Amino acid sequence: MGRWTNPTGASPEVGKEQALTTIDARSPVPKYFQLREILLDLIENELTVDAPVPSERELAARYGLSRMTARQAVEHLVSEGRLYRVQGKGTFVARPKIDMPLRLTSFTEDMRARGLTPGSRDLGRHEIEATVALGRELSVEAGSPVYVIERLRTADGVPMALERSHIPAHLAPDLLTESLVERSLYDLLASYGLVLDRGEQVIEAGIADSNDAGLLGLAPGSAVLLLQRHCWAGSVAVEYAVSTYRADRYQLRASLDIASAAPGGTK
Ligand code: 16G
Repeated sequence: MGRWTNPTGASPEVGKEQALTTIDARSPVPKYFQLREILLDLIENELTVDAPVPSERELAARYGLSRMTARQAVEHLVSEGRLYRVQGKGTFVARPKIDMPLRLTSFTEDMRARGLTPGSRDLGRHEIEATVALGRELSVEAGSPVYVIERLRTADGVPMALERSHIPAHLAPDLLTESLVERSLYDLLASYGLVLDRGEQVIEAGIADSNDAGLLGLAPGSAVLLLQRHCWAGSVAVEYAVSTYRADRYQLRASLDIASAAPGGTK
């Protein structure tokens, strides 16, 4: 039986941390935060994606809290992307976020590694003349032809990201005539002998404009992650990509090393 239906009946398992199931009024931990922990346990262990969570009124009654405290806990989880609200319907469990890959991987490869089916919708592809700024990004002269490939990337049919790739035209002359709906851009580049072996990526927080929000299936003004990626094959700059990723579907995870002592520093 679930902890929500029988909160005190959770039998502790050996070696497993026992979940918090009641609010401790004497704890220095704020009550809304304790309720957040209870709800997180429910989200992670009991409920499936898109399942409704109890209403704030039910939560308040069940845990002996004020409606305001229950709302604060739920709002926290909504802003963390763990729950989502549907106007007039209630609050539901959100799909867990995906760790943004911090390796030089293609979207196709990354989605497949997660057991998801990658997809692409062609939003447009054309040739432009590099501006001074774009030329700098791709190490080509201003005025050089550059291909722009804009795609909506999907995972199991769900929009995940918008990617706008810029590639110097002379590196892959027939690129614009190739279909990228089923095919990976990086695979295609490899067929031109452009095997990417180095990349640099900048990630910033942003707000989706109405066009991008519409394509990504987000409300205008939703939070997104803005990425700029430079990729090289040896010493050749191959791709400059400007991408918009859904912040409700991606999170960043980094492993942290101990900072090494400064040279000549004291121990
Ligand atoms: C990644 C890249 C993108 C590249 C794409 C190729 C970012 C943050 N990442 O998503 O630059 O164009 O992979 O994917 O933009 P594909 O080989 O599956 O077409």
